[in-house]
Amino acid sequence: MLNLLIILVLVLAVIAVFQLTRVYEYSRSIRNTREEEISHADNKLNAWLMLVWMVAFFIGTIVLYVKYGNYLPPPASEHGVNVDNLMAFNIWIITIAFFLMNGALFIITYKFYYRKDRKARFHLHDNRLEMLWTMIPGVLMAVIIIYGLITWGKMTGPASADALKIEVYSKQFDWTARYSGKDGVFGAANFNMITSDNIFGIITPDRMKVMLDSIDGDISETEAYIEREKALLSDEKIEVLEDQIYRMKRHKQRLMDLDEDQLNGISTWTAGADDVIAKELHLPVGQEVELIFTSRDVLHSAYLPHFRAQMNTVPGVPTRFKMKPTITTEEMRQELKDPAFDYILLCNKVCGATHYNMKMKVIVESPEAYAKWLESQKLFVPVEAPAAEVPATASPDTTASAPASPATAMVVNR
Ligand SMILES: [Cu+2]
Repeated sequence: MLNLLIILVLVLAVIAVFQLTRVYEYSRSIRNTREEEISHADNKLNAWLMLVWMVAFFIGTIVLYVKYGNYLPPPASEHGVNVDNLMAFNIWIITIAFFLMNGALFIITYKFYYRKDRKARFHLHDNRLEMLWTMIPGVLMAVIIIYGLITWGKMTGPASADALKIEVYSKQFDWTARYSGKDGVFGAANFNMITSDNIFGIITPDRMKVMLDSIDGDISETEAYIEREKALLSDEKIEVLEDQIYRMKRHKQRLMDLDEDQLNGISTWTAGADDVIAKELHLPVGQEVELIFTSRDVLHSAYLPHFRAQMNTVPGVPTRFKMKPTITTEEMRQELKDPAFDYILLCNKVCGATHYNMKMKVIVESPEAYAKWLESQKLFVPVEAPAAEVPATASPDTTASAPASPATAMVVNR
């Protein structure tokens, strides 16, 4: 009903405007003036309205600045302060340019409205003017770019030797963190070793043995099946099974090709034993951390808004940045008066169906609390139960990267 009324009012308004225009046209023809002839009073009124509009426009802008200008919580990292300063610097330039340009636009429109007794002057060219409006934006651009590069370098420059290195692994649709453990060295990893309980594909001698044994078992099982059922199977079916065997052998060869020597010697195979895999990103406050980003499948983007940091994660190409968290989660909760507040790592690249939910909790805590947390975490190879006795690796992950998946997928399907 209300909608109908609104439509009715709109239709009547259009008709009213149309009728008013016609009245105006008739009155023109009675007064014997042409439609395009605008009186001095009209011009003057419009010139003044320009000024009125300028003032309203400027007041509106200032109100929006005051109301919404300060929408970010304080930066929680050392370089975050620089990022905010860079942003503020840019906003100042934009704001000053905005008021100057729009002020000039409206004031000139007001000042030079059409008057019969005034003639326009025509400037063909002025070198000084050209110089002025080329140099000023040019110099400003250069300052912004150089300032921006210096700020960017604070995040992407080389990390100091004692920085805590954490690997942040992305896949559709979650994040996983890896800490290098007491030895400070990440265990060697390869996508061929990825299983459901080894997201990073960390290589350890025990894991390697379990993986190779499992593939061997699958190969001989398939061979025995062909031998046993030969009479019943069609030629096509046998061909498919033989192809599966070929793929499993190729997968096994790829794993065996991961010679320890190729991966910086034996240490990288044993270094993974004390690695810690976590579903939360714990960071000690005041300590420089270097985050190394990897991706299993597609491009993702690690976005840490409170730390003013973002980096793409790229399959096959590790990316990185460094930062020093300066405010603990607890301090930020007090600052924001929000006891439920948590830092967050978000995916900021539309990467698939549940991209919107691809996030990880980030916890900044005192170095003591961090050490305690790390201590409480399970190691990749638990010390009390040697990995060789844990047959968990026998359930390969079907989402493994391309070359490995045909073989591993078959192991699951049979
Ligand atoms: Cu993503």
